[in-house]
Amino acid sequence: ELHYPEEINAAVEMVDRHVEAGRGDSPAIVFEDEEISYAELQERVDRLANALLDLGVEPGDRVFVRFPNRPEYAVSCLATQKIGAITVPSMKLLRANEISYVVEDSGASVAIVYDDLLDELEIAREEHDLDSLEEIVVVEENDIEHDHHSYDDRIAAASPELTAPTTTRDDLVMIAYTSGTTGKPKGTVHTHRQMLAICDGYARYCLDPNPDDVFASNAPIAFTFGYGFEVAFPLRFGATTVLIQDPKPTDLLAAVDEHDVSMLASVPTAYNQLFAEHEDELEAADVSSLRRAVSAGEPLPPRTYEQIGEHFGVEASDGIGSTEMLHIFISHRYHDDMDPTATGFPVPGYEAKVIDTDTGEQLPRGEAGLLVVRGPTGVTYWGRPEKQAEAIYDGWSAPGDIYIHREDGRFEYVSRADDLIITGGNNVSGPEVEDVLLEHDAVYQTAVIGAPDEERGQIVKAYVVPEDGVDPDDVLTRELQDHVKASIAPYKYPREIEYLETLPTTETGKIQRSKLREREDV
Ligand code: 3SK
Repeated sequence: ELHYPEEINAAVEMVDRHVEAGRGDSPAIVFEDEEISYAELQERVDRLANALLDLGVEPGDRVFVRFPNRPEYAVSCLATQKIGAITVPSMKLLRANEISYVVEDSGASVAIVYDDLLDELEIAREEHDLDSLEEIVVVEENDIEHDHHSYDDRIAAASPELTAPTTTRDDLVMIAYTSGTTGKPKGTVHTHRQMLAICDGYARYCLDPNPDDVFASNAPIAFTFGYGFEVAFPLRFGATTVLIQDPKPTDLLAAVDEHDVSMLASVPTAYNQLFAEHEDELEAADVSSLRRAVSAGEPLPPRTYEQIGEHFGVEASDGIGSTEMLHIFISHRYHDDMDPTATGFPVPGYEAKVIDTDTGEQLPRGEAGLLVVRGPTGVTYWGRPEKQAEAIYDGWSAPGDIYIHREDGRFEYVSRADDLIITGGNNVSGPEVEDVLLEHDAVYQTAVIGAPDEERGQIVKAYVVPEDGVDPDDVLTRELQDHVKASIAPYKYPREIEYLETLPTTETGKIQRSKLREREDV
């Protein structure tokens, strides 16, 4: 179990501690051609913290932050947290309606925004009153006119000497909104203790980081997966984070080559895009600095696991996390025998079990059921007690996934609870069928769902994006169906296959199977 003193502050532990320990000159953030040392980062954080105090921000106030992946994003989160206020990160692609919802639901009083992303916030203010929002601070980069506070002016005018209010381990540090693959986003709350616990649990035991490590990821910092890899983990361990604004998968590869990235984190879709479309760049890049290549956000298909090994020379580390749980809670530890057929073991500090949803009883090893977990983080929603009650079973959090707890102790993914297909009385895991389809040369991407069917209740239906140059027709459909029948139990084969040019995804790279299910309902 992880113990933290009553009075503690996550931002202080991630920045000031390294300066106090004489590592102020070490690089904390690399962005374009700028390198920001820990001492410089501390000064920027303290100046912005003073600027926020001058604007009237008090402990417990919510500060809405809206940026692409840039240093000011990290500085804004850390400054907010250092004075006991609560960061409310916004995904870049949120539109005015969603912004209104998040600002109103969180009651944010201040917003810190990148100028290029200001327009949707302005529309939100015109269309809805956003009564709580008193001040807007703008990072000016693109000559966009506005009548708010200038980030640079405020920082320049603020003192670099900060006297911060005391914070305790159970004070809130962040309200992260779920990306809303279904329904309205929900605010998930996280404390200083929990922010440190994801570093001292998952990162320490599954990544084994040290100050020489260099982290990079293309996940948005607004997604807690990205916040962990691009802010919390590198800074907690005195390492370096390479931030890339609007990163494409090839930018990630270039960062590995140029900055000797050792800790890479991405989602399967981005890895797949790199392997499918950028062979020449892959061949030319020096990736020998890599120690870990983490994949999360979606289950890791076996083909992607193999390609990560082939191209990067490291074994991929799969993990399951959620915004509710703040970060990854099941994965292999770095010294475990990686088994690509399973996600791994509970991260040290967590317990996990598989239950029968009707009885709440723990199921025997080998049987599929609802995964529930307990540990230093758990599901707590901001102002949504009814949603929270649905996600908690007898004190255990249910992230909403179907898993098998195997005899070897590993947890094997079956599907999202919503993605389990029941066809003619048989349970079929959509992702299992997807993995088999992906083995076929003609398939670039696929999502398998249950489509309504009078006779069987549901049928297995595959949406397939074919590889470049493949012209889908009935012959291909039969070939794919036969391929599935030959690999897994024949009742799992997709009775229907529809070809699309792209699959709908969220900003965090998750395939929106709910959008595909909606198509079936009309
Ligand atoms: O998969 C996710 O949704 C996730 C969310 C937060 C942190 C980590 C992960 C993998």
